[in-house]
Amino acid sequence: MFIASVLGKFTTSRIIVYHCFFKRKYSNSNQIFINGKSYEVDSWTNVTPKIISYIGKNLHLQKSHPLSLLRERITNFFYFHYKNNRGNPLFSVYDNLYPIVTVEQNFDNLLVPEDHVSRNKSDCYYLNSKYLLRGHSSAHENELIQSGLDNFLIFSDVYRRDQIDSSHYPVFHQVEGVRLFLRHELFSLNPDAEGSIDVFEKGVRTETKQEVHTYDAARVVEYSLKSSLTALVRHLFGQKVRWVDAYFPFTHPSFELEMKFNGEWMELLGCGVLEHQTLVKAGVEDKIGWAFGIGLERLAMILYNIPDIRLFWSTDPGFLNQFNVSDINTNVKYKPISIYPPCPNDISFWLPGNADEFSDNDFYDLVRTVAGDVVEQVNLVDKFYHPKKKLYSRTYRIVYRHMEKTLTQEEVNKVHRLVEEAAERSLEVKIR
Ligand code: FA5
Ligand code: MG
Repeated sequence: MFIASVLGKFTTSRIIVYHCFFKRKYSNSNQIFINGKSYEVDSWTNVTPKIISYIGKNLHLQKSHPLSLLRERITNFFYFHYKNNRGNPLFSVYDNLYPIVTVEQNFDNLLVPEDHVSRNKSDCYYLNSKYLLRGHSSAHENELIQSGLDNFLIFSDVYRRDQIDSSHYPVFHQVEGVRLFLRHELFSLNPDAEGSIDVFEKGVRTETKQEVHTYDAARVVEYSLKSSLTALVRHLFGQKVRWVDAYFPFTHPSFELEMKFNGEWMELLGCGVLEHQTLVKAGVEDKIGWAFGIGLERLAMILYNIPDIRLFWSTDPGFLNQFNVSDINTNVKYKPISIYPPCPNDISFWLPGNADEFSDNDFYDLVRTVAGDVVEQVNLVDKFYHPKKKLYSRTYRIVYRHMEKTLTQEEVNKVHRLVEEAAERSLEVKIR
């Protein structure tokens, strides 16, 4: 069965099976073909045909799609609030950059250490050891800064192997914003201070600044960043937010912004003052600036009251027609067509070997590929070691719930059995 071959990617023999699938469908010899370009398959290849099928869907460009409405609203906010001295928009917008990037673009240019977990095969979709589907829109910062841009927005689809629940999906969308300042631009509101305040120094790194930046410059950039983002969120929602300290290899200091959704704080975005070294890598030595990356689905879920991230992929007119509005600023409140009951089913198995060779994300990917969007959540509910059998056990609870109809237990059983079979075949586990 092809599902098993698509997902089998751990031993050499299974890599061959995996190659065979691509051979039949996407490739000849050991190549994957995407949009007329070929990529050599190697031991890093872990992208699945299901994930490849999302390339080019560009929900953020589809007329009347909630993500597209949000793109227009965010763009308008930046066009209106930030103008150059001729009265033209300061920010330029890129919304159709190609999603296949190099390891250099996604990580190296952003100073992500060689051994950082975000580079792992268990976290990304690799075409091979050189290319992957971008894991964040920050992958394009370097090339755009290098091309001479100081103020830009990037809207893009991004791909990540991640947990499964109502606010995580392996393909989602981000908007990235970057703003760079020369010294006179940074202190332009206070021309008297311009002579006496510096941007750069040879100092020490503290919690609030980098070694190359002065305290004053770092504070002004942090203030500019936070006030831009709070103004945007206030413009869209007028709701309470909170700032949390964060870490990203390419910004310092770094922050996350959270907002209440269904009574819980939900992370909306990551941001920070760009590490000077990322600018130097892009050929810019005399500027300081900020960057942010917002999850568009998360923003849209709060804005339009969309309860589940899978709905963005719905082609049901019952969903899409609700966003077919003549004014993009209309505050649509999504009305669920109906609420259908969840069907939780557990799956328990023995692992084939050592527990640390098994990645939860491999199992999540398998469930996604086999069962698709009828899966609402997968949670690890139990794990233990059996000393007599010398085996490790895992139990996951898979919550099945259709977005548009009630699932019968019989239908769920069928899909659940497929998941069990695929897990045995391609993850080499033994169902208990
Ligand atoms: C990043 O991706 C950074 N590139 C953001 C950034 C840009 C930081 C520029 C500094 C400067 P993070 O992994 O936290 O960070 O993702 C950013 C946002 O994307 C999250 O806050 C969340 O809103 C959204 N997001 C992350 N993972 C998922 C997912 N699986 N499904 C849906 N949305 C997600
Ligand atoms: Mg985050």
